[in-house]
Amino acid sequence: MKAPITVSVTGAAGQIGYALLTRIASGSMFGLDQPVNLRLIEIEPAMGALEGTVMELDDCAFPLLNEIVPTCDLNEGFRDSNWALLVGSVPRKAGMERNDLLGINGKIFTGQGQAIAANAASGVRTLVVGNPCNTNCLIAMNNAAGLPKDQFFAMTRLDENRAKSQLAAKAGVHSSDVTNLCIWGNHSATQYPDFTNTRIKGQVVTDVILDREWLEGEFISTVQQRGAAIIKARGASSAASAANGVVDTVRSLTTPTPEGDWTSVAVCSDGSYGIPEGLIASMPIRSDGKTWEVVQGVVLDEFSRAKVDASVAELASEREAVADLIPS
Ligand code: NAX
Repeated sequence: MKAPITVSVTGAAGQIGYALLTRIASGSMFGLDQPVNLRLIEIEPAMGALEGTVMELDDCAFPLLNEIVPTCDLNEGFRDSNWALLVGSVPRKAGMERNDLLGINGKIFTGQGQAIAANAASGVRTLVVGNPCNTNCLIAMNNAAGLPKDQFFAMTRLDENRAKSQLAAKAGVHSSDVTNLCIWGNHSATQYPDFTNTRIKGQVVTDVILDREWLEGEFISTVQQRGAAIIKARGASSAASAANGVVDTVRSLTTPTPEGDWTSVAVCSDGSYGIPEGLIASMPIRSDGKTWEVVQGVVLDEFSRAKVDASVAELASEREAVADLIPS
C-alpha cells in the first residue's frame, strides 16, 4: 500500500465540500490504490455542520480513507498537506460591490497562503475554487513566502466541461469527442471559451458547427452564465459539477495530458500570449503528470484576441483592487 497523501479542504462543510469529500475519499481524485488523509478546515460557526459531514464520511467506511482531522485552526489544517483545496469563501450578498467581495475574501487568502507556506509538505500544490478564485489565488500565492508560484492554480475546469457539453449537444456528439477546449482569462462572466481552436473528433469546431453566429453569441454567453442558470433552476449554486471540476483539475495535473490535447486551468502567467506576468489567468496547459507547461503557438484570431484581452483586463483591475494584500 502507498503512503497516504494529505489533502486539506477549506469550506469543507459547504455544499461543494459535501460533494467533493466523498470523491476524494473514494479514490476518484488520486486513484484506487492511493490512501488519503483529509484535513477539513472550517470557520468556527460551521464546525457543528462539519461534524455531520465527518460522521457521514465515517459511515461510508471508505477503504482508502486513512484519517480525518476537522479543524478551524489553519496551522493544523494545512499541516503536512500535499494538496490544499481552497473552496471556502464568503458569498456575495445583496448590495455588496465586487470590490467589497474582493477585499473580504482577499483577507481570508492572505492568512491561508501564509499558513500553507508555514505548515504544508514541500511540493504542496494549491488549487483555489472559492470566488473570485483567480484573484484569491493571486493573494494566496503572493502571501505564501518561499513556495514556487507554479504550484498555485485556480479552477476553470468546470467552465471547460460546461463548454464541451454545450458544443457536444449542438454537434450531436459525446462530450468526450470534444478536445482542445481552452477557457481563457478570468473565472467570471468575461471568461472566453475558445471555440476557434477546439476540435470535435479531431476536426476544427467551425468545420463541424457552421453556425458562427451561435458560436460567437449564444454558446459563449451560455457558458459564461451557466452558474446563474443553475442557481435559477436549482435554487442553489452548482455543487456536484463544481466538485467534479476539482477532481478533474487535480487529475489533469497529476496524470499525463493525452497526446495533442490540452486542458484549462488558471496559472501564474509567465507573459505567454501577452498576458501580464504574475496574473493568475486561465490558459491552455499540458501536464506530464508531475510538472506542467503552457501550450505555446495556439493561434488567437482577432475575435479571440479581443475576448482574451477583455478578460485579462478584468484580472488586472482585480489585482489593482487588492494591491494592499500583496506584499511587494
Ligand atoms: P457554501 O456557502 O455552501 O460553502 C462555503 C463554506 O466555506 C461554508 O461552509 C463556510 O463556512 C466556509 N468558509 C467561509 N469562510 C471560510 C474560511 N475563512 N475558512 C474556511 N472555510 C470558510 O459555498 P459552495 O457552494 O460550497 O461554494 C464555495 C465557493 O466555490 C464559493 O466561493 C463559490 O462561489 C465557488 N465556486 C467556484 C467555482 C469555480 O468554478 N471556480 C464554481 C462553483 C462555485 O460557485
